[in-house]
Amino acid sequence: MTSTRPLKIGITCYPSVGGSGVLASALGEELAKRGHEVHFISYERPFRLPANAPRLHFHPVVINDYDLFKYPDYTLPLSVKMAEVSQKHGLDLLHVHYAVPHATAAILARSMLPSGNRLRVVTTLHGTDTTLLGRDAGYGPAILHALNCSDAVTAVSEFLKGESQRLLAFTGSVDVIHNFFAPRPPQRTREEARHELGVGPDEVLLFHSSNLRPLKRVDLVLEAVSLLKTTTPFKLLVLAGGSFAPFLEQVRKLGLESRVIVRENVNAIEDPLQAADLGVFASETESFCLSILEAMCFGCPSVATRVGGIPELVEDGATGVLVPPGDARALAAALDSLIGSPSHRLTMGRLARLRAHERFSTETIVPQYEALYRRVCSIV
Ligand code: GMT
Repeated sequence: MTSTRPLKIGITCYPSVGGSGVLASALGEELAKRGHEVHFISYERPFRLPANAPRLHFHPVVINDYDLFKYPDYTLPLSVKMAEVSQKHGLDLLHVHYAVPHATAAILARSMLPSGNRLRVVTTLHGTDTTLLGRDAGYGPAILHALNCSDAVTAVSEFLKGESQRLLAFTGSVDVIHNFFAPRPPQRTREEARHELGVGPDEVLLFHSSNLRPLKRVDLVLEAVSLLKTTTPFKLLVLAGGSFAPFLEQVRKLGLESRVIVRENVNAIEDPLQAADLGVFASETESFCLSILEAMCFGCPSVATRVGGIPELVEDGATGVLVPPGDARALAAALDSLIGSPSHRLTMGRLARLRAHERFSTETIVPQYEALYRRVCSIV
């Protein structure tokens, strides 16, 4: 029998600042808007998830602190909650974002259900779950097992698909579904947002947004900014998904105190994004780089390292500029060139926004997940 009934979907992700959690929250929100019933299961409510939206539910995983454990365990209480929610609400599938430990917990949850259950598991690989943990002998075999037991595996870029097959020796099929971004309406005008940041009308606002982990090479971003030769006034806005304190000494040494504006753990990123002119990203590796896409949606092109899945997002020379990794001078030269050519920058920004809309919008990407769900659940 065929039907197009709405699905009942459990989603698990990391709820704190980070691309995989942002993506999972946006996906859940969109699925609920499309009539599906969505149940988030995590240790905290994902930070961008709206409260009181129809068909959108949150189930917290409670973790008790036992003296006998040197390291607290999350996987088991998560799997118990997944099984409980799946059974109580009759879920069709669990969609887990970031394999560790979510995919393992989902497989365990499914095996706890009474025999004959039809719960499906979809695992989306986001990045370091493959590129970092996949190489770790203490994690790799467990990740591979969870992927082999999943009903479908997706990766957020062709690059990540290839790395998952290579590093994990995963021979099953991987669907590539790129990330998307659905900006909310900004609360302020561009002028108001720039005023709030202390950026003058004639200044170019460079922009970096990340969780500041070492592989983001924020040190290189700062070094590149210190090497700029432009005479155009500029500032660098850092939207930090973590404490910026470890970088303050470098900012002081490079004499950038008056140039660098930092905002930590910003929830509504649309306002600062409106204010930005040019992104700068120096990551060593990146399966996709959602931050670049977020900037593209606001007509802000980026200079970024040519690594991982970034070339699938940014067409070098058309919707941004790509430079070799680890090279602050190359970053600085590309920034100087675009700072000095506002018309080129604006054209690039327009094309970037268009590409974001055509290739990485809600309308393009969410139906790909819906089709995948229906395929694994055998519902057309
Ligand atoms: O894998 C990580 O390092 C964390 C993860 C996250 O939760 O932010 O980032 C990854 O997933 C994002 C969303 O799909 C991608 O935009 C990031 O490129 C990716 N990070 C890396 O590959 C380093």
